[in-house]
Amino acid sequence: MYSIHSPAITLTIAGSEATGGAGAQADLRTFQELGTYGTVALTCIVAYDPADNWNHRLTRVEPEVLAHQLEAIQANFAGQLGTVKLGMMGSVETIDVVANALQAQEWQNVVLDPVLICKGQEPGEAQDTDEALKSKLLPQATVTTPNHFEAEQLSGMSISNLAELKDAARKIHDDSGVTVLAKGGVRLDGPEAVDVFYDGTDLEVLGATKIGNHAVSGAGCSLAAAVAAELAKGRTALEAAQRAKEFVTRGISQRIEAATPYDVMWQGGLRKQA
Ligand code: PXL
Repeated sequence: MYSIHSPAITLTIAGSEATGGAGAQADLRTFQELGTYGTVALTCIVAYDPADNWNHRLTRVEPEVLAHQLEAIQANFAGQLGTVKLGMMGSVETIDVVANALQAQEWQNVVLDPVLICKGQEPGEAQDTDEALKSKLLPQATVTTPNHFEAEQLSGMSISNLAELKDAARKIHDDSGVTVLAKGGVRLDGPEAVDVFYDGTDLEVLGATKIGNHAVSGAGCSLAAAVAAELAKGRTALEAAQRAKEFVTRGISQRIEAATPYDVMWQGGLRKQA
């Protein structure tokens, strides 16, 4: 009745981005592509406004409703669920619910994508949410995947080259104890999109030739979800980071055009051509 090789169970606690490019939709697609069984607890719903420059319209899911989703998932997969990816939270109350759910069981892997702002949002809009993320979720994470802006915020340093990205990764690790995959993406000059991995011992630079000079929607969510999936399958953090980078690079090279100001990555980029 049951398969001996049943897939690893992975959970994303994230927001819905209705067009499907980012958030829970990108996470679930990533989990599926990488062979894990994906579940989702929704924190908020984002609907871009095409009549207002694609600005984010954000509806928060009631904290109690999020708590119920987590209760169902954690009870259903008790003893099997060891990996969670944390995406957009949207409010301090949401972060409190998530912090409690993290404490309610043992985890092997807690991958925190510290979503401070989304493309198109104003930085610093939600200072209290950012602070709660730092104080309540980061200490419970095993891996975090800040982008350029988030790495600056978490480290308190400004980052304009690879050496500074390395320093920031070290600082974030030293402050939190968490393994860091800091993403330079297209924000740093040079022909390569470089990310820095640091786990307190190994510092590795992961590079891939840039594909265009514009950030692509869903890349950050998919990278963190891919790290989570690979960890759930038993890879080391460095292997997971390398595989996730490949997954995203291939996905960006097969990006999907859309009416939004940015294209969106395709999570099927590693598939062999039919
Ligand atoms: O890319 C960050 C992100 C994460 N989660 C949700 C989003 C966005 C950006 O739009 O909408 C739900």
